[in-house]
Amino acid sequence: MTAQPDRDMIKVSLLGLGSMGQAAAKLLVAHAPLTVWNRTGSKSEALRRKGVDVASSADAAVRASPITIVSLLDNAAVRAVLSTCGASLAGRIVINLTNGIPAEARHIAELVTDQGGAYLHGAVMATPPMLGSSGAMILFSGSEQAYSSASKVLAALGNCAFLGTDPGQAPTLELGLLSIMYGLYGGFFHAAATLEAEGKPFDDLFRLAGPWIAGLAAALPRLGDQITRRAYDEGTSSSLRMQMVGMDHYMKWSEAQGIRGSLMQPMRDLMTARTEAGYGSHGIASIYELIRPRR
Ligand code: FVH
Repeated sequence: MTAQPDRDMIKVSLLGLGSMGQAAAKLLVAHAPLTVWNRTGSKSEALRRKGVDVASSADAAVRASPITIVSLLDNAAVRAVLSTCGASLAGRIVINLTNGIPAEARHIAELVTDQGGAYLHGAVMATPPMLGSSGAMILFSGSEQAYSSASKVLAALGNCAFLGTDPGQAPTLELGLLSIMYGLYGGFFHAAATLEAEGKPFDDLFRLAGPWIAGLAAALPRLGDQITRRAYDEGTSSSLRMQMVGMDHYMKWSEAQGIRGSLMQPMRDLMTARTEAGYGSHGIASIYELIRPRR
């Protein structure tokens, strides 16, 4: 008989069986005795048939294990669900993998710690099918002790990293990384429309996009440094004015092809405005001045 010490030691509960919760449950069940709860009970049935414990309420699920992982649609749902658990949270670790803004994570951390529990926020930078692979990056912040106690279980979900004790740190990075993702997707869709307009297949685009993106990623620390020091004209060999002229030609051509410019137009507007304000000799990072937070 094979010894399974971890299965005896760490019980885990999971609240939420949407796409992400289902993917997490499949992985967790191999690493820990698992209890699940979902608002719509029918989503628990397949897991029940596989021998997973199904709790009748979120509170019962929290009481079943020292560690509870939460994956719900949004943090309003998390707050509502955890509020029903009250004193059951005492002495337990709550790990919230739900997407949201930093203030919400801090607020839920308070809700949990006020009841005597420990809170860890997780930002899942992966789709459900990626979960459990080395490409699934999961960023955590909040209770360091909770992270260290749960690290074996969390490792089943992906490549984990602890960022610090502010519960808002992981969601801050999540928002930032997601904005890079949507910017990238937007650029890719405009690129696809460009190729279609010329009747070209996408193969070359797919082949060249990877190395191109890697090269651009390598330039980000330099742009970040310019932003940090507000020094947009240092070491710039590609002036904003030059790039604005190129962008202008591209967008006029795109429009003439019937391509909707909505994804690229905001960049064009910022490049034009900044150039017209007299900063054409700066690099592209200069447009940051037009969007940075002003309080
Ligand atoms: N799926 C993805 O690609 C991304 C990957 C990165 C992380 N995100 C975030 O993960 C959270 C869950 O996402 P999901 O894909 O599992 O979402 P759904 O499939 O829509 O499932 C939502 C679950 O939330 C439950 N729920 C919603 N509202 C409530 C509520 N008021 N009270 C209790 N539970 C609620 C819902 O329950 P039900 O509809 O089945 O009853 C599902 O279990 C999310 O933050 C992503 O941004 C996913």
